[in-house]
Amino acid sequence: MLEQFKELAAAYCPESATLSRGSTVERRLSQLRDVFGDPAAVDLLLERDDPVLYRVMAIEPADGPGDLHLGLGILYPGKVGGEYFLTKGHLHTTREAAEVYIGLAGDGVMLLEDEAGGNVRMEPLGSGKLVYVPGHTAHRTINTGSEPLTYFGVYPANAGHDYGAIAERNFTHVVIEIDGQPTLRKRKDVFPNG
Ligand code: PAN
Ligand code: ZN
Repeated sequence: MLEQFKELAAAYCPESATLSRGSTVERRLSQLRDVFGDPAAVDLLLERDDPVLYRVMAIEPADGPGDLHLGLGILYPGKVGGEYFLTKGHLHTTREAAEVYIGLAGDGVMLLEDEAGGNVRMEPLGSGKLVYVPGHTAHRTINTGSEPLTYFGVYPANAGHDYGAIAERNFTHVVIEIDGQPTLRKRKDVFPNG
């Protein structure tokens, strides 16, 4: 972990919010078509372009017990079908694994929803903001601003990502702009067919 952290610290460029080495995962709009409440609006946009919505850069840990994983996320600004650009969202495969998000730049929120869907909340994530994601909590990042939203995510290296549960039922709530403010609403009230 110490070696990994040293590598990460050396590779991190705060000006561009990138790592000069390590792995990168890139997600495009077409890969999130069914995550948005209005897939028809996504299809319309896709006729012109398939933009990258976000990237996650990481230097992989040794994966031993007690190690931490550090990922650097960059989520671009934009909207489709009334929703802000967002990440797929997931639960950790090891359900009890928690995570800390450290906001570096931009403006956004995190949508947190416990596994049963009963406790839903939206927490600000942006420059200088910290968000604690407890275990058993699905989490999604949303860019509500006009600049890229960048953040570190720190979590146990053995947490794993379970996208399946979210792909099946999605989050029960969405964040949309009302009177210029990011606002939490029940999905079925905003997208009765979504
Ligand atoms: C983050 C996420 C990152 C991308 O590093 O992986 O924000 O979101 P998705 O993984 O949902 O596409 C994290 O929470 N890791 O556990
Ligand atoms: Zn996570």
